[in-house]
Amino acid sequence: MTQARASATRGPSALICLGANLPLDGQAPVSTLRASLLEISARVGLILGQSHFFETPCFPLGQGPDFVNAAVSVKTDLQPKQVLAALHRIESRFGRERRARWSARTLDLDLMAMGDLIRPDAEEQSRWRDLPEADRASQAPDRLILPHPRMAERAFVLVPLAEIAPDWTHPVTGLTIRQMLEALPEEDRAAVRPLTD
Ligand code: A4P
Ligand code: MG
Repeated sequence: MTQARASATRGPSALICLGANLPLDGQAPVSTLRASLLEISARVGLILGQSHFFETPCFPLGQGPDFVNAAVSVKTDLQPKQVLAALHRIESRFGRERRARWSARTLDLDLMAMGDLIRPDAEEQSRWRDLPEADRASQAPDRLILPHPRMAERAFVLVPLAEIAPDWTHPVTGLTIRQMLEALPEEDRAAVRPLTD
């Protein structure tokens, strides 16, 4: 697949971030991410845009091996909840076990956004987005939140997304992906390095 292709079709598509920092059956995380792309095509829809793969320091820093991260935009006929359910099935297929929040994993697939949809509503989305730092590790939503509440803070999410959807605009904050990325400290952005293999 050609990397860093731009989306060619109009209309809302699902923006999905992929991450992994544990090997699976002796295969490196990047192999798991590559294989999961085939599953995403089969279960979610046509991949319109794909970022490069990036090597990224684990968040929280020092809490595990480096991650490999990437992002895709996918044209889908599924509803948002169906997309998340499909992503969870794919994670399970690739050995994902849900242990502690932010624990090391063979595959994490997060639904970052679907067009300008807000779920469940702007108030709840904002509440999760503004969750105090101290509560973030212990509290996880039990239902779909869109856009993904942590999107604006993470270079490992925004650098890949900026390759495929720089002008996507957050429906609550009004910020584009490019603007969110520019707001991050330079050292965070520089720590996200294209994977050479
Ligand atoms: N959930 C609600 N909304 C969404 C959404 N839009 N996308 C629910 C995905 N999941 C959503 O997720 C926790 C709960 O959020 C689930 O019930 C889900 O239905 P999870 O996948 O079970 O647990 P998690 O992966 O630990 O949580 P989350 O929020 O996906 O974790 P993060 O915050 O993404 O952290 N460091 C680097 N460098 N790269 C990474 O990719 N990833 C994590 C995971 C930590 N550190 C990392 C990376
Ligand atoms: Mg997740």
